[in-house]
Amino acid sequence: MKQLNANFIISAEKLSQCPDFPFAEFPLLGRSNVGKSSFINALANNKKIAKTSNTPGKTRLINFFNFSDKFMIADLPGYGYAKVSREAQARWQKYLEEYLLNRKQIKSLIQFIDARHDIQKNDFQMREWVEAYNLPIFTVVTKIDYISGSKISGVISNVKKQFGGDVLPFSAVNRRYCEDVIEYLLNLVNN
Ligand SMILES: Nc1nc2c(ncn2[C@@H]2O[C@H](COP(=O)(O)OP(=O)(O)O)[C@@H](O)[C@H]2O)c(=O)[nH]1
Ligand SMILES: [Mg+2]
Repeated sequence: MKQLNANFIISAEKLSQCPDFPFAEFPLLGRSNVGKSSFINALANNKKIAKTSNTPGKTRLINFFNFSDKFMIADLPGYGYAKVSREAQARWQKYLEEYLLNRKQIKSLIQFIDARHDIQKNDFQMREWVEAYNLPIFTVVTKIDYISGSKISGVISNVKKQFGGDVLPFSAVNRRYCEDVIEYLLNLVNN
């Protein structure tokens, strides 16, 4: 199994604070609690590298992780968590758009969907925004460990039907999906 070494680099609030690394970058998009930080920990095989929780924090920062100088993963705050002031939310929205639209290193966005639930309205809204700007994106359907084996391919094709593009199954508690995801990412990096 291919194992990459991952290091936390820095937290940035906006584009001008993003680290000056040349590596291909993959920002993670998804609702709070969908499993973005767990995805990073699973790929890194290190449960402590990215903070996971059931109670999302209020800080709106982009957290950068370097995977063996091959690519960077940028953990973004989840959408759908509105316990901050309207003003703070508007400011973060502006910073996030500035980052997603201007960061040269971005290779592809990764949107996260919870295998147990229907795709939500804010997931579709995020997707429409991404497609309006023609940004490259693929989907990870995570928490797939909750789905019985015979139903997994149906869940994946259902997401594919609604979103299009590539759709990969994932589970942070089952290492067998990590290898495929790492291979998929390295393939994007090298093309
Ligand atoms: N069973 C299972 N639980 C998961 C998985 N990924 C994340 N979780 C749990 O879901 C919760 C939220 O995960 P987290 O990574 O913090 O989500 P984030 O807000 O998107 O970063 C935590 O309690 C995780 O342990 C998964 O693949 N399978
Ligand atoms: Mg998180």
